[in-house]
Amino acid sequence: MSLSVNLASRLSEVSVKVKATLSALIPETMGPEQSLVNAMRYAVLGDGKFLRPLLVLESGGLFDVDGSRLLRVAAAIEVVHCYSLVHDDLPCMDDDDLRRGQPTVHKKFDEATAVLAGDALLSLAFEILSDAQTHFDPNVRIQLVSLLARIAGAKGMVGGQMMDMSGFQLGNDIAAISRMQRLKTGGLFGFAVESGAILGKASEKLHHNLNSFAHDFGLAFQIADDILDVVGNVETLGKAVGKDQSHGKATFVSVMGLEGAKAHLSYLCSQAKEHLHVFGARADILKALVDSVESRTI
Ligand code: GRG
Repeated sequence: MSLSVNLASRLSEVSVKVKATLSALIPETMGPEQSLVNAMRYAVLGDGKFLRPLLVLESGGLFDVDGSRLLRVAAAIEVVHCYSLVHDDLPCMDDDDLRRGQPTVHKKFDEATAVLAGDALLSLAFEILSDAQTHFDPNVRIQLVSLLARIAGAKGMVGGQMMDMSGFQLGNDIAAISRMQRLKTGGLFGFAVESGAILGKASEKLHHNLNSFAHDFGLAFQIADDILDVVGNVETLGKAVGKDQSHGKATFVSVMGLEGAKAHLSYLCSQAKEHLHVFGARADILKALVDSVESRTI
């Protein structure tokens, strides 16, 4: 099954706009830091899917938030996502040569440059969010900065990565695997959706709906990724497959079996869409995104 026409065109529109924003935020330079900047641009301007930026723009769109503000937040989250990919691909972590169908940053440049480019991207995210162009109200800016700091740090993405890397014994405990994945990958999806609600000063009830949506969507995305690691191929995914099994990692598929994981994915996707019901047709792109995760066409 292919992506719905509306979702595909929205994603391509988002990718053009976010790439232009990122390119302006990381301008080319001839100075001594040229190769660092080239590596940062290489990391963020490749053929990613721009799912997290899409979530920011769609979530903010539910509250009629100004598009230029949303684009800055979308750029901030994308640079954090790309930093995590650059560091995750390093030899000391997942040791991958291919990302988005292209050589990983440490292969294209070198390891030191890849480490530094990742570091600089993370700092850039906070620079973007704390700038008054992102929002005139400093309270809104501090909420965004503090939320991103929390989900990116030791109690979020880095903590989840540590659990994953250290062979932390997850066993067959689905709750433990879900928690690790929520920390490692779910947090950024949560931030993406929540940031639209923060910028839009959403009511507590709508915040709650969006948080619940992000929770189910994030887990569904991870389960779909686990399934693709088993049934996908390197040509269509642009990255290595079969790594989870060869590393003996506990995943939703290894614990629930392929059919069990598909059934759980389907359950989470229907719950995710249920949380969006309150927004009616305004959330149609978000619902289409959930469908494409369920059919693993994204
Ligand atoms: C190294 C601090 C640090 C953290 C790493 C998020 C993470 C933690 C590593 C990413 C590695 C990975 C494969 C995570 C699973 C989630 C996933 C499939 C991420 C890729 O996201 P996509 O598909 O990527 O949105 P694109 O390339 O489309 O942007």
